[in-house]
Amino acid sequence: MTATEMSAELWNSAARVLEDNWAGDHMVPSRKLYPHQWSWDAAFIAIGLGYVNPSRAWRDLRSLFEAQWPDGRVPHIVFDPATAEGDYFPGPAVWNVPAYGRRPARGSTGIVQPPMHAIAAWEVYRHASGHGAACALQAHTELEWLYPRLVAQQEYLLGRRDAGGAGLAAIVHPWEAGLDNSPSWDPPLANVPADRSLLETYRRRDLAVADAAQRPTDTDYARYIGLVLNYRDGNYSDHDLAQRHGFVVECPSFNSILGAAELSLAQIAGVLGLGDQARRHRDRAQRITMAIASRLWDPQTRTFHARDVRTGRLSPAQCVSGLMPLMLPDLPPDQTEAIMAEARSARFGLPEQTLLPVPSYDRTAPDFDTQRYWRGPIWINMNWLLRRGMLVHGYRDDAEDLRRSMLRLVHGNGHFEYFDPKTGEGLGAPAFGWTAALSLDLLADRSVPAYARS
Ligand code: 2M8
Repeated sequence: MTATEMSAELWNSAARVLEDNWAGDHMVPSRKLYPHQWSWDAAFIAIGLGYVNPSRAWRDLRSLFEAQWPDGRVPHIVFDPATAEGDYFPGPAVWNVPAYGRRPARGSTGIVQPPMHAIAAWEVYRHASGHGAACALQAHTELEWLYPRLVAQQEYLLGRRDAGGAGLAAIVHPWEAGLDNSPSWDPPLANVPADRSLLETYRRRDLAVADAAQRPTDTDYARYIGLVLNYRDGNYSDHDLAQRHGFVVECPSFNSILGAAELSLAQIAGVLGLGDQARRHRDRAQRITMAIASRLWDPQTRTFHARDVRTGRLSPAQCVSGLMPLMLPDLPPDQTEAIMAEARSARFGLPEQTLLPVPSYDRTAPDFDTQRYWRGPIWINMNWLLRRGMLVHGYRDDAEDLRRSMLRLVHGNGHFEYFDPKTGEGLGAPAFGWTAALSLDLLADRSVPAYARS
């Protein structure tokens, strides 16, 4: 098969996944496992929809931001009222979110996910002119609608969630990072009681549709539920988090996205004619970068780690999240070079050595797990962000190798949720939204992000 035929085949299959996962006014990550709208999935998916159906990209982002809370938080799941409670756990009744704004009660969860949406909105806008004048006009109108909401989202995270007081956002649940059972969370989670009787009251649904060997253990799940109940029972308040809540952590991936979002907001403010705001966003991005560089960096391992705000300790695990600060153009050069060295090391092995994209966890760690999600398998969204960082810092050859290895992987194995880091076999949910969407972007877009270092 020629490269052109491969590209056409992959393009068509990816577009089909997005078509099939459209649920009327929003996208689902996968029909099989995730029947509602997820926050950061919507952002990654919008980037792909921007090529095949920009109106749906904007509609999906609107559906998500219509569920934004008055305090600015964007919920990690917006529940589809047409989906039964039993079809996803923990569903609306467990979260029991009160009515807010003009939203009915139980419409969403009360936690967040990484703020990828400004980055996505800017990407969709950037590609809109390729679809003609009407599309470009629509993109401008949508940016006007989204901008104040995106700003409120950042302000919530940088305000109420700055539990460590150093200008970074803290997450209150591993699900907020999106890297759900990453080994980064093991030390902070060890202090959270694992009440397994909760799993008798609340039954897991994921094990009915996915292989248990690829999902979190019952012990971890009991902790996840305990954290949800504690945050819920405190009315989702962020007051005195470090005292009242068992899991309060600064994640390098979450905060890198937070910083990169400020740079996309600067671009958006620029096209909306808000020059002063653009400057403010760039300043904020710089402050977030400096906070990551000083607080989450371990000079011993020469990589970035999650910090437990309650104990002040860095999590020892070397995870793919530690590579994410590469997205930030003002990262000090020594740390930029260290990330590239880490990405090329035996721990992560860029395509040159393995022909595969980077795994989610250190390949050399004794507990590296090729099957269990976020504890080893390859994820396309993390690799897409890493490639973006490489382009930001001018590592064009590495970025190109990574792009090709991602496309080879997905073309050869399908649009799976994640992939075995040794064999490339597809794992988790099939027909998964962000894998398909980002494949479209990788096929179409070889350009450098607008704020890349020259
Ligand atoms: C996974 O997380 C959900 C909980 O939010 C789950 O396991 O049920 C994660 O991979 C997360 O990053 C993703 O957004 C979500 C939907 O794709 O699935």
